[in-house]
Amino acid sequence: MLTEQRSGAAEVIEMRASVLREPGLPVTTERVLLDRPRADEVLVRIAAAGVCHSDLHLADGVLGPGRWPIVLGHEGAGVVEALGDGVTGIAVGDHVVLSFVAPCGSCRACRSGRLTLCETAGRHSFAGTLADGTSRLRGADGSALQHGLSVACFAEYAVVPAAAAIPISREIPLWQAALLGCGVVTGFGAVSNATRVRIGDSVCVIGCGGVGLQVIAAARLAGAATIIAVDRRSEKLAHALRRGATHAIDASQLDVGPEVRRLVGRGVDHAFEVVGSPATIRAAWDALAPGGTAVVVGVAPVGAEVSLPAIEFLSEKQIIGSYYGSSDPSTAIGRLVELLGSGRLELADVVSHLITLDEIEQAFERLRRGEGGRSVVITDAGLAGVEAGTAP
Ligand code: CXF
Ligand code: ZN
Repeated sequence: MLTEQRSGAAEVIEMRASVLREPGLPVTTERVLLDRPRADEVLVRIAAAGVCHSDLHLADGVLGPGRWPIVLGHEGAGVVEALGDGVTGIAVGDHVVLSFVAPCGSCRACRSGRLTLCETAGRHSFAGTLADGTSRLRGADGSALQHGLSVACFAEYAVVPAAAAIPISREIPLWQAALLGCGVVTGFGAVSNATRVRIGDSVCVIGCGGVGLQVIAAARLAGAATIIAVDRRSEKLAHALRRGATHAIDASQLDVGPEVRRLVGRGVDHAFEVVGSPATIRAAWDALAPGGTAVVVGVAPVGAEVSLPAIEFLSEKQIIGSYYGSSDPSTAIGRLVELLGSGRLELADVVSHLITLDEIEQAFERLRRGEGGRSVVITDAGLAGVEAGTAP
């Protein structure tokens, strides 16, 4: 529900949003005030938002201090409701996917083509502000709230940088499009940009959750001959096999390195770590063939450290990080929209729960237990395109 308070030129939107007041406390739905978009910003009516493991990391306080109080949510889609001054190339009524990196285009990282590493976007995302360093969000008592990763889409509305709202075809259901904004672009980019999976390559994917399943889909589309899925939960392995994995390793029973070598001799060409723990990062390294590349996609808590047998650098093994797909987010999301529209990318099956804003804490509990697939918050079922028979 939207109520606008107008007093002279000032306009404030009053809406419901999911707020983390402090790590350790459950997130709660609050009435929150949202200022209208300023220059180069847009107001988006949120239709759907995926619950990502990084939201849980923020809620658990493991991504560093000072990141609260905050409106969480960074994997969203919706419809443009209003434009700030100077916004071009996007119109009221456009359906959009939200990107949590809106590259500034002028910092050193942007100028060298490393757009996901944009220094300006990174600073604001960490601080929970928009591109001018301020917040449009306030609690009912008037005190400022942070914008989760500069997006804050666990809410009925969001104000985001115009460059973070990527227009998409109206044909794509928004409850699926939302997933493009984090899990899908992250997983597909790791496969095609961070490393480069080629036809006939062998791949190991450690962690078959929201992002891991996208890594598997991308590796399959890239023509990998062998895709080994690794997880501790049998239902996740079964899902991975349905999405294109050729082999499965139950890491609760078996040691990943030796088991991968039992399946593919020398080890794999590419190992993707999609959990975010020292043990699984080490397992990705151990799965590699000489000359192979381990890509760390998972987000580890601040302070976690990894140790590797350094002698193995002699065999030209590499280990690299990947953030948000390691390319231009808006171009990448545009291409993924095409793939989704053509039916070559399936997303309905990775969503296990459609929930309300009031059910995010239960979704966090499922993530903590490693249960289920993506939970997607639906704030407007009609807009989100949720129809009987197509959604879980
Ligand atoms: C995260 C990675 C850690 C910082 C916030 C964004 N990526 C996706 O969820
Ligand atoms: Zn995420």
